[in-house]
Amino acid sequence: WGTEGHFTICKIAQSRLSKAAEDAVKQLLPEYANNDLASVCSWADNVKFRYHWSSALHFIDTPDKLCTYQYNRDCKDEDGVKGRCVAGAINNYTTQLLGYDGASSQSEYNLTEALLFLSHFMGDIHQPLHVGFTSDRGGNTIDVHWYTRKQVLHHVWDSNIIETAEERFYDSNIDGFVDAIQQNITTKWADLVKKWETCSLNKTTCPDIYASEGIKAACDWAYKGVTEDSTLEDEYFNSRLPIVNLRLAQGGVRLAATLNRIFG
Ligand code: DCM
Ligand code: DCM
Ligand code: DCM
Ligand code: ZN
Ligand code: ZN
Repeated sequence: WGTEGHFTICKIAQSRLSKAAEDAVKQLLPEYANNDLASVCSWADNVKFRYHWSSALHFIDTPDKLCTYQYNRDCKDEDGVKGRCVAGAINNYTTQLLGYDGASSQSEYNLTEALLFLSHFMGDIHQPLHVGFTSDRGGNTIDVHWYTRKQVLHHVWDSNIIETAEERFYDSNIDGFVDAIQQNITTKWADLVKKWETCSLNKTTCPDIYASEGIKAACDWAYKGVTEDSTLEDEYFNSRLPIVNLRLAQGGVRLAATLNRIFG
């Protein structure tokens, strides 16, 4: 996601934290975040160049056209190093944060960075094209038009759908967009939310589930009907916006549920 998608997911998540998780997040956030997780939710994108090793941790490449994901087959980087993908990163930073032992604890890890990475990667794994096909790099090599503008399909899903919704329906105001998703979470999605929060027994987080949903959504909605030089406009926007809203909601709910389990 772009900054707005990550902001939305972290806003939703922070509003759903238990007291213990809220306190731990406050302790771990850097001073300049002013206790606002959303304000640093894109930090991992800003350090991709400083922390070159981290750039492979934002996505998963799956086999072309298969529309399935398997950890052992797919979670590796371009050199084939196992575990180096967004699902592996979520497991890794969750494990690091499980070692948090209160405000004055000493971990061998930088748990501030672990929190910022986990919050960001929980977002990215819910962007359908961050669990996309290998040969097109998650839609990065598919040229399209977003209305009249030249764009790549990946960026349409990272940013354009969200930005167009914000401009059209919320007066270009991100808070209005976030509030609308929050409303849906407590009304039309209320029964589903319990399932989103649940992880298999004894697990703190379930990235394999989130990634499997992601590649399915990529095939059913992101790639569907799109070819090189397609023009994507109202029909695509109107039919795909509900999927974007759903994935942002799931990302926020699951980030909160994971942090609540970590610090609970
Ligand atoms: N892992 C996973 N899904 C799998 C297999 C493993 O999420 N199907 C995670 C669990 C551990 C990490 O990968 O956090 C390392 O697993 P292993 O010890 O199996 O390599
Ligand atoms: N940090 C951040 N955003 C920045 C700079 C730093 O979130 N623009 C966080 C990440 C580190 C801590 O503050 O946990 C120290 O960062 P640095 O890597 O700059 O020393
Ligand atoms: N990306 C992806 N799958 C890939 C490569 C990149 O999902 N195989 C993501 C990471 C960034 C965006 O696409 O969000 C652009 O990547 P880059 O800056 O590497 O072109
Ligand atoms: Zn992206
Ligand atoms: Zn990212």
